[in-house]
Amino acid sequence: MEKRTQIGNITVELLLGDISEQEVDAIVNAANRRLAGGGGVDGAIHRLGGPAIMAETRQKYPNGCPTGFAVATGAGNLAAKWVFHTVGPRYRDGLHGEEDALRACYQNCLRLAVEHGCQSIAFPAIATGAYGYPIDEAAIVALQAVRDFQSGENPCPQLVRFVLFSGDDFKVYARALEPEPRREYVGQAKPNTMSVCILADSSGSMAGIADDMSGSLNTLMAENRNLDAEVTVTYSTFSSNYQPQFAEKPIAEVPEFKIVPTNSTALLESAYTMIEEVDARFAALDAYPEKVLFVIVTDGMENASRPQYTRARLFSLIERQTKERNWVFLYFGANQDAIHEAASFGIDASRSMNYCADRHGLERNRERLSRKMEQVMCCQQSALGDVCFDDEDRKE
Ligand code: AR6
Repeated sequence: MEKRTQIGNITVELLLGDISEQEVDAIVNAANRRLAGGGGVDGAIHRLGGPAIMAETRQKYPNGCPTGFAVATGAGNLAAKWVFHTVGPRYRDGLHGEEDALRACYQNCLRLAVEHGCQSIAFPAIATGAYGYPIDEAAIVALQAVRDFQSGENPCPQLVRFVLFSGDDFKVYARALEPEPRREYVGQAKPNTMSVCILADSSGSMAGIADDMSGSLNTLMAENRNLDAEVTVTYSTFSSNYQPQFAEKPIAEVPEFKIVPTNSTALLESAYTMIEEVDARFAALDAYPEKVLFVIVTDGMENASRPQYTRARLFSLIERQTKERNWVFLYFGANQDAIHEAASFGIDASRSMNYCADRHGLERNRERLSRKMEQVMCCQQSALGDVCFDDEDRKE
């Protein structure tokens, strides 16, 4: 079983096989923090490679290697020239930094490949065996790491091979390699129209500010009723799950916004679902809104999405909508580093805002949103990419 595709300048191959037998410049070992050897990939590499690899590892890295990092040794009797030993995260529930650590494994190995002048590198599905990382999520992280690496203008190995140990794992990677399917739109953009999509947190942490939040959204609608354009509004909330409230209502007819705080924060899943829903709706219209302003407001950290809704997946989707559809995403986050959080799923720092979760903070958000609605509506389609929070918006 084999599959090959091109990601930028890199040829990406999927292969059913044994990592230790690969004839490439570098193979990656799924090691542990002590670099002490073990089963699975680690066992296969040391068995076939002979004792020289462990001897060099002990001598050069007596303190082992932290999770997410990678170190290089020679490859003993293997066909490869180098072994990069990286330490994947032990998977607990996906909420303990596992994704960041796994991404770092791939990034650090790709960096080592560049440093060692490797033209080709083979990866196993790091962390998906003894460490229990779900393979479908791991596949997305692995492939996204390659995409990110090559788009960062790094010099790159020409060939990145993923060596999978079972037909099922191969199929999962093959599916993940397909791009997020791009929907074809059947209609045309209707001039002078804008869709405002609002996804608001209604998790338990909103309890103290829910009324102020819904009040500020109601005021926002009232004060923008007379924009010189056809404006429609779609509103969804989220807590432990995604809750659509209303869709594509003309701004003069929107029902009252309500927020009933409860439970946890399934941000990634809800954002993904709402974007897909809106995109699918527009794809089927004869005349779809020319401009889309997509606003996410939250005051808590992601803690409840189902595992298939990874940051990497949301990142790809938001990137696609931003680049290909010109949607403007804005992110408002309280009680967190909103800039860092939004960047992790594809919303640029210039479009994310920390706010204070109190009445004044929400009032400021309303003013900011009002300005952005007007700006999006007034600017040329080709200038939508420049819409961002300016100095005036950044004032407390
Ligand atoms: N070639 C390719 N893939 C393989 C091979 C092989 N020879 N053997 C297993 N896999 P694992 P981890 C697949 O457990 O989860 C070790 O004891 C396997 O099916 O090797 O990062 C280390 O010393 C799975 O999909 O690595 C650590 O203590 C994937 O490779 C710990 O396991 C990774 O499985 C690391 O656990």
